[in-house]
Amino acid sequence: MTFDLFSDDLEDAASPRDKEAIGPGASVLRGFALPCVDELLSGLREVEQRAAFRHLVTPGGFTMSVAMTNCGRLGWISDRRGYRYGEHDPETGLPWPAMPAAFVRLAQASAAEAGFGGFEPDACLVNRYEPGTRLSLHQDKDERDYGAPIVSVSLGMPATFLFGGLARSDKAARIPLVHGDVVVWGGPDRLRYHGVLPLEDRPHALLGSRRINLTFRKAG
Ligand code: MD6
Ligand code: FE
Repeated sequence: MTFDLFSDDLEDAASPRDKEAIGPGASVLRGFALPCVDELLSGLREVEQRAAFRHLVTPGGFTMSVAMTNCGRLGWISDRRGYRYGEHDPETGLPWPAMPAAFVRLAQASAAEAGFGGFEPDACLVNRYEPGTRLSLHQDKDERDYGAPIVSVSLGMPATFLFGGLARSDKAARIPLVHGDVVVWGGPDRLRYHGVLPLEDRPHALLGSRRINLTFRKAG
């Protein structure tokens, strides 16, 4: 029999079981959001009341199947003029709602757990997926500098996340994501192509036939 003095410490400190490396600067933190789901959902309700979900139009004139809203100083929008970040909700003319404290705490803790200490997100894009909704392969590249990671929190229905390479044609890994999982990508992986396969209808106990994704960025 082997005796490992440090086995408990290893499990407590890094939880290696629950952190899956999907690249040199990218990890899936399984269930990392579960302890704060109630706070996240009440924060979401507040955000939704001030800035309703809407379907944006791409510069090419297509309506996106994912419904979106934002919180934080900067919000991401798309319209016929292009993709950009702005301080105001174009629907209301008001500043985007503040990021709920639970959102900020989770984003910072997730980034730190994945090796990116000092993350200061100023933008949280909130995406709502329904059965059949997909997100085609894209890079997140409208942010001013790529030094900060992207932190992406999954709630509600499961989804298959596509994590490709730095070129659109690179083969993408298929990563199943469930309620409470957090994906962090930064450093050498910051500009990797990624997307979401069309959602199947597998209703979730708390959110029904919806998937909510919170994507935190340092945009400005
Ligand atoms: C996800 N979402 O839903 C990953 N990026 O798991 C994204 O990568 C994303 O939902 C840009 C805009 C909206 C998104
Ligand atoms: Fe993205």
